[in-house]
Amino acid sequence: MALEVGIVGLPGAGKTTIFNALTKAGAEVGTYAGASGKEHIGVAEVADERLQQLAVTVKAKKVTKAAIRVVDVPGTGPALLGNLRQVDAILAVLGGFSADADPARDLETLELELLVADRDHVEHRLERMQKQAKSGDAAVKKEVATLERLLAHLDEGNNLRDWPEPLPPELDPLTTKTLIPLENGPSGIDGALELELAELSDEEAEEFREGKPSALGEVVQRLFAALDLICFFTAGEKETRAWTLRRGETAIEAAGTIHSDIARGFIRCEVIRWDDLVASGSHTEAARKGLQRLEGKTYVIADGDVLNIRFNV
Ligand SMILES: Nc1nc2c(ncn2[C@@H]2O[C@H](COP(=O)(O)OP(=O)(O)OP(=O)(O)O)[C@@H](O)[C@H]2O)c(=O)[nH]1
Ligand SMILES: [Mg+2]
Repeated sequence: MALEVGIVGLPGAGKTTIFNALTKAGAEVGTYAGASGKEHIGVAEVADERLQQLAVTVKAKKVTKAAIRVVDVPGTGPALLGNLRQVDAILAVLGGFSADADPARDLETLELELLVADRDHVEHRLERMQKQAKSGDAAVKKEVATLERLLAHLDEGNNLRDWPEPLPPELDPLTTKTLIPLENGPSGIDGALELELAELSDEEAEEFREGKPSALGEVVQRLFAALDLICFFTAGEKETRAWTLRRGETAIEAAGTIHSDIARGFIRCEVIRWDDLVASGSHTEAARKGLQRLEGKTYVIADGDVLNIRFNV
């Protein structure tokens, strides 16, 4: 499953502008859509120089970058923020382009809104579990007791991050997710400028930037660092493709990222370092030089590994 990030921000902070710059989706901005607006979903591609080199090496007909799903939620409020419970990370867009901008204050406000949404969510789940507990299920009763203490903990002014015990597994809180603050304006990521650049070709935009990283590149970098992500590749003639994985994940999890059937039928996987493959010129030559290893399900994937997973269906 692709990595997913949600964008939050106060009204008019530039969420949709940043969303468009990341995904080139061309959603309508500046409508102050607020809570009545539509949720936007798009895909941001992860630029990776290694991918292109691999594609040339294996003469790939199709090249597919790793992708990050991006969700732009219109406005705040518990119900809307609730749409973000499944995302891997949250981008907090802070308006920094107007004369009275105060990104630090906006970040505090946003964090408070996320906390209020979580408190609401805990309370609703508690009510639901209390009804279910009447059937006498021991696990449900235990969760009710935990949720009661958790709600008291929050109402004392604490947050979920300082809760000392494991949280109920299906709670999916917002405030324990990785939060990446992103100032939208000349001193941060300039959304208005990025949007203009997004309409140019890659080469033209590159020229315009004079070597400075693109907003997308910077956001992706911060995301990779915050979530401790790595890239691995599949390099075939039909398609050469980059994928993301969390550091420490194994071959079976890499297989699952590609397709659940491949994970289910996993037999073993051939691994070559991307630069070994590029230097060798082909899979065959890399194998001949002894640069290809055979690994099992528990092999921990390294950043830059090229995988060929053998599986049966
Ligand atoms: N000057 C300047 N204007 C910006 C920038 N980013 C956004 N704007 C303008 O601010 C207005 C709001 O931008 P949006 O991207 O729609 O903001 P939003 O957070 O999605 O707004 P809502 O969804 O309505 O809450 C638009 O008129 C944008 O053109 C920026 O970096 N600089
Ligand atoms: Mg918007």
